[in-house]
Amino acid sequence: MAAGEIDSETRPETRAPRRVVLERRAAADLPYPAFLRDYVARNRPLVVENALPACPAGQRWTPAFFRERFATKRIQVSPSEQMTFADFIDAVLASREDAPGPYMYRLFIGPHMPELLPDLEPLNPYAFPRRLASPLMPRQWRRPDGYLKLLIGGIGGRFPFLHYDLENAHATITEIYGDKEFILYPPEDGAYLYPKQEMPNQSTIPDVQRVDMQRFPLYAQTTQYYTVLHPGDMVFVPSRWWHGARALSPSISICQNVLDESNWGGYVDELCSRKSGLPEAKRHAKRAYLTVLGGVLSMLERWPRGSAASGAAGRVARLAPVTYAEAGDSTTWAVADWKAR
Ligand SMILES: O=C(O)CCC(=O)C(=O)O
Repeated sequence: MAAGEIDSETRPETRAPRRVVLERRAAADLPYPAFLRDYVARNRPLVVENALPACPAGQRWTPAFFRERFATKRIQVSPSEQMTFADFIDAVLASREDAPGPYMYRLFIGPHMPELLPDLEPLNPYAFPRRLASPLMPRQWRRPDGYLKLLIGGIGGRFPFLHYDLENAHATITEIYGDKEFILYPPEDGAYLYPKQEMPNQSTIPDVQRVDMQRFPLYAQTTQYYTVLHPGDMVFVPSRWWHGARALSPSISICQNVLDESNWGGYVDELCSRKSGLPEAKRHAKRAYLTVLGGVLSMLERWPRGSAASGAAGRVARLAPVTYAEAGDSTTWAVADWKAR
């Protein structure tokens, strides 16, 4: 079925959401500037096929690789559960649709497994974190890897809650091994997804595969964008788009956040909101600072290509992918591990 078509088979009666097949484009037909212009700037999702360049991760990241190389390493699989990699991979391989195993969804590679970083070079250019990597970003907000995370799960394992990312971030999820079902809902469907009071970026609907329509009747009014990610595919999840994932086979992927002019305003709003807990004067000062910084970055990003100063502007704003090694010591990149992103 073509992108954008409604899959009527999945809507036998009106109490099911409308389902739309997510658009796909081959990387070879989607130059990076066109991706920025037609998708990032327009907050429009898509799958970029073959986004992952030929890199060691694509060749050797398999469940067996992680089981052998990191067997005794203890990892935090969920907020309440630690396991060795060997036990975790065994549970992933034993996972079944009717008895899903664990799904690891918050392992930040830079601070916890920096030895994996060279496997991801050359970088996927579409996942480049842009302003998060800019040397002009103050240190506490700078994150040259875009909060790079490793996600691993087995058949039926899924990201534990439907959510959108905090700090108004765009996200990219690149499939490296296996297949994963991915669903998205546009920001305006938030009202039909029953957000948690204390965490409004997370839905209270426990499982969108089996929605209790008595309890969540408004869910029928959503539009679900659906795709299956295969190795090399990258889904672009624009800011405030709700999303969730479920492994169809043992699956290994990475997730990265992107910040640029398109989502800067919401980023500043969130960082400077009352909920930040900062005193009023500090919030205003922070907003003023970030607003000026956003203006400077926009100017550098728009600098006409080919002009004498464009190379320098690009270097200062760091508009092009950098290697992780170039970006500095990854173990020091600040991160609150269990902060929902
Ligand atoms: O692929 C997935 O499991 C979803 C990842 C995700 O949404 C996230 O880490 O925020």
